[in-house]
Amino acid sequence: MNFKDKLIKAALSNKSWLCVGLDPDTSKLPTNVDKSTTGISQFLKNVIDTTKDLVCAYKPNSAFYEQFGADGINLLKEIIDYIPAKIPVILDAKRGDIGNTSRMYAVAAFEHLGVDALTVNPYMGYDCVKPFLDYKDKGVVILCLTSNPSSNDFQKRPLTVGDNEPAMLYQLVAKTALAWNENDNVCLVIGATKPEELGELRKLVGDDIPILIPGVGAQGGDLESSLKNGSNAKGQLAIINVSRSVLYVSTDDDYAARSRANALELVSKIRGLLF
Ligand code: OMP
Repeated sequence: MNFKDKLIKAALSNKSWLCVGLDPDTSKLPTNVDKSTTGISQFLKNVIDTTKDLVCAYKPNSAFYEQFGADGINLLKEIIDYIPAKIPVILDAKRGDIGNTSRMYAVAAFEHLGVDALTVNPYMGYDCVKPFLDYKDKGVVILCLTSNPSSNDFQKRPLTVGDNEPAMLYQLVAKTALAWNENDNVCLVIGATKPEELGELRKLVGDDIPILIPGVGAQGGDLESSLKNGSNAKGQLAIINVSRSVLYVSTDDDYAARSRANALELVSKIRGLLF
């Protein structure tokens, strides 16, 4: 089953478009959680256990594992393997390099770690993204308009254009990514902090492209506008990623139950609007 079908199946089964980000940060862990990779492993597994019926996907960000060196890479694999097989895993590593190198990134993510989708930086162009696109069953989640304040530095730069051509770089990225979608495996990243552009981009790319929408919660993005503007005509394919606001809600031993409560609050709103 390809990434998009697996995603839709999990979303409909759990009645949720929430993707919980699994980004371990020792400075934010509950007081009694051991700061070793063993302690962090148990922490993440407890959160997965209490949220696995509430999500359409999980998204571990590689940086939060790489910070621990070789132990962190092993932890990443352990957590990916722990996630129930029916729930898709999006690895966030924002990869992209010359084709020869991208191929190695693709092998690492899709074959060694066995994730269902990977975030990819399109800055270097098609030959750098193609090695990922060639994995027909895997999602290639292309950065389009990111959630951070400085995304304007490049992504919102006006282009010198003719009639009917994209006016800004992020619009060109969206249009180009559509042209790369021969295997029906292209997805886009559009930040929840950019609700108007999210609506505009959903119209531009149509109903078939999954959009990963990070930035709800800690970065101030709004859930309701993200769902309204990011969903397609069927009310699907807007993947709402929340990391810190689900993971780090309590420093006490009740953290897993509190993570569930926060996830449930988000999911109740998603269900109210879309299911
Ligand atoms: P929280 O702000 O804690 O919910 O985390 C957001 C997660 O999404 C982090 O792992 C970020 O690296 C990631 N992210 C963004 O925050 N903004 C983007 O534009 C793109 C991503 C991403 O690709 O997932």
